[in-house]
Amino acid sequence: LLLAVALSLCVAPVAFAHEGSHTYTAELAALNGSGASGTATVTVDGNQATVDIQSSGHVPNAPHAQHIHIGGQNVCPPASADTDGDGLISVAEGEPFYGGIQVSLTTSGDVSADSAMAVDRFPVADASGNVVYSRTFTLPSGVTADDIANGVVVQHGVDANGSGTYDGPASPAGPPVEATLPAVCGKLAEVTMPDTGGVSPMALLTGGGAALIVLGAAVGYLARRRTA
Ligand SMILES: [Cu+2]
Repeated sequence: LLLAVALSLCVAPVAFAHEGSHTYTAELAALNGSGASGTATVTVDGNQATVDIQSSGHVPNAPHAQHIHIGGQNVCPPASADTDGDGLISVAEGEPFYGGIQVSLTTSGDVSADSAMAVDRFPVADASGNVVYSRTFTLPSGVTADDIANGVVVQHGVDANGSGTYDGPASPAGPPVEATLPAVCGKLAEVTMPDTGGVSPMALLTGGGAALIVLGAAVGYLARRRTA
């Protein structure tokens, strides 16, 4: 019975253990008529980040560069971002809105801005155009957990001319412009859950209530034993 009391009192400390962890999600919506969509979840604890992305409708069998952009207005670009009027929002036209590349969501190795177009280390969409990504990594130096709270997740790669693959004019970085065009974009927003946002009053009440119930049962049991 004393063990049960001790265990029930442990409810509150368990909540404390998650105090430093923050979870953010983004609904990824299509840009540039890609027809793609998805969701991204980012959990940050100190300088450790775990990123999960599931998206669909992408150019099949093609790599999709993906980043956390931070800066600008920390939002996804509106249609009016297409300042040159070519009908497409280029990486540069989007930058005043979603900011620069701060984290490259690669499948292995470096995750800094240096890997912005490391095409051989980005996820490749399957034959149906699905991209599934999951990785835990150390945030690049200079990027803090607070920065991630302002982050915008962008996946790139659009078959703008409908040829079935990336082709056409080359971008300054080397790959075709199509490989760099933003395909989906989503602003990260914090998920508030009782077990990740510190200790809520309800958690304390629940823990304390459970302890009182167990204590009451213990007292009752001892009283009955004494009577017997
Ligand atoms: Cu990007």
